[in-house]
Amino acid sequence: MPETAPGQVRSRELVQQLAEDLRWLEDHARGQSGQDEQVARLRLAAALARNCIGPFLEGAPPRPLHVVVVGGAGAGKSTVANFLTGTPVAETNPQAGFTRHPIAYSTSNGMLPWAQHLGFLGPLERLFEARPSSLDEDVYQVRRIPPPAEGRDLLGQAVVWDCPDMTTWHAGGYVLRLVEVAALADLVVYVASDERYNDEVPTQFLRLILQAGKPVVTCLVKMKEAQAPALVDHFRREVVARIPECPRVAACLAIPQLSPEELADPPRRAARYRQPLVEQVGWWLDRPAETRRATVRGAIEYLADCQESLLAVAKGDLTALRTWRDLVHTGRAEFASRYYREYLSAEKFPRFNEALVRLLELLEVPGVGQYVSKTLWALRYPWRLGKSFLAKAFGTGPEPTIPEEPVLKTALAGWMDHLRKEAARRRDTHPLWRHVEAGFEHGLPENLRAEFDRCLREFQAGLAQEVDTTARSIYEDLEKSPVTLNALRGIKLTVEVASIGGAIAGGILINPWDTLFVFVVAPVIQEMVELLGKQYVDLQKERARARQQELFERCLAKPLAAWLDAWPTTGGSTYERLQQALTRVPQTVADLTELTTARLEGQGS
Ligand SMILES: Nc1nc2c(ncn2[C@@H]2O[C@H](COP(=O)(O)OP(=O)(O)OP(=O)(O)O)[C@@H](O)[C@H]2O)c(=O)[nH]1
Ligand SMILES: [Mg+2]
Repeated sequence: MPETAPGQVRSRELVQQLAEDLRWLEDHARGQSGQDEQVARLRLAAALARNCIGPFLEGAPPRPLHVVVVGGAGAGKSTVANFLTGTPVAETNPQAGFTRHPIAYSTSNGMLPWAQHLGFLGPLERLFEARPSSLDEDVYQVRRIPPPAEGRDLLGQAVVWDCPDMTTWHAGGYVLRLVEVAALADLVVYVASDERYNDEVPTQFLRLILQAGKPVVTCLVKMKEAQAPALVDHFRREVVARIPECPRVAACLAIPQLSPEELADPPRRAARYRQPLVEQVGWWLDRPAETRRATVRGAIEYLADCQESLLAVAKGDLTALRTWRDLVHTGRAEFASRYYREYLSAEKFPRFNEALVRLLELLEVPGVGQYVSKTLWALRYPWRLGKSFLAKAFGTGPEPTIPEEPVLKTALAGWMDHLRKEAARRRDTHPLWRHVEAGFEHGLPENLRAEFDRCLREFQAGLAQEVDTTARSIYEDLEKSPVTLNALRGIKLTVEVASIGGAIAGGILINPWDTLFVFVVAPVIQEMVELLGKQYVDLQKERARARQQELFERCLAKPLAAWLDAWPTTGGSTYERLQQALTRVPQTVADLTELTTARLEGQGS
């Protein structure tokens, strides 16, 4: 079923993106010590996307299938490749590690469509001239060879790849060329020699390709013929069976030590050993569509299941980033508490005192009542005089307010200082801290201050409005409600008039000296009213203080912490790219899984 063009474009984009992100993670892992195996795993994942899933989604036919020969150095891979092709064209050599780049053996004529896919074999370039297999470069070659003189010709259905070894994970070496081709494989032939069949790294590699969903035929070589059954049995029990994914090992075969003549002509002189191998491999080649679908399914499942271990390369970075964020937030808490301690807790809110005056003024009766008010005002004169004298004498006037901006700037400098010191202290534990230190040398403080200024303007604008609105609401509420206002005025006036009238009546009826009480009663009532008004205004002040702290958090502390939080992962830094890869890989894998599953199901039905 031909794929629609938009579908192809989409799958190509996804494959490219995944390969790019994994490639970036691979380079990132290469920069860290002890990550060679992880580098190879990341390369395998990218190569599975490029060489296996990509071509499948673009409709590549299942023929030819790719049979890839892998194993430790000098195990006998090139020899087994010659058994498979039936022609001794692969250079064998007693010097272990002779084959240094992948070589494909094919009998097909004309174009090689399977090599035309975008990103095929990633960084390996195709060599067009014949070169020895010992050429140690990131290349591959395709050798066209004649069919075998006798026996089954596998090359009619498959391409056979002879590969470099994987004796170490050393990522700077040629192992990545092998990994690249292993990802392409529809079937892997794993070669191990009688002496080194339980070497650690090749066994780890065997497990990795089984995890990646490849079917594997194992081939033990070079033992004495009589020992072959016992050795194969031991290998099966002690090596293969210990690998959790061992059910994917299709067969364990033996090719004992042969004479140079037999090695020179496997189809005719070593047919009894070539035959079982060819049959095993042929079984997969005879059902190409199923074989290809199985490897594609294995590849996509591997990508989906192993994401955590693939992204583990970023574990150290994520821990460092988390520590940075914790430090930023500790600094934020101190920034906020300093603001409260050194400024907000001592703030007097003078604007509220003006509101109190206004409130008290409102309670004075206007119109005809003004005469009464003025009389009362005059009666309170001696009291006011005494009060202002006492205020001057004991210094109870309004305290000056501390300027806010310097406090904030000092608190911000403290925050930065804390971060700078912590980064210096951790310098040798992770490159992130050197990145932060370098930031403090160039740009970070200036940019943070610019961000602070921006936030401060917003904060101050919000604050002016907030304080003003709250202060105004103290008297505006009363102004807007004439009924309540008049009621309060009436109560105050009635109490005043009644008390003063009482005092005067007392003076007339009882004792003339009682009249003097009016000079006491009038201010006492006024004091009581002022006290009540002040209590109300103080309550509003505390509310305003809480709202100011909240505004400070919203406009200053929070955005500055967010800015610092994100700083290492912005500005085109390594950590920005890392973050991008870490968020994008799971999504891309999910999208690719969806496309691949749909296509597999479409083909399977
Ligand atoms: N006599 C004898 N020599 C063998 C046999 N199998 C492999 N050899 C020799 O073992 C050596 C290594 O074999 P290769 O096939 O080159 O091994 P390889 O795994 O390709 O090695 P590298 O490419 O170097 O990693 C060569 O000299 C082979 O001729 C065998 O059955 N009999
Ligand atoms: Mg070789």
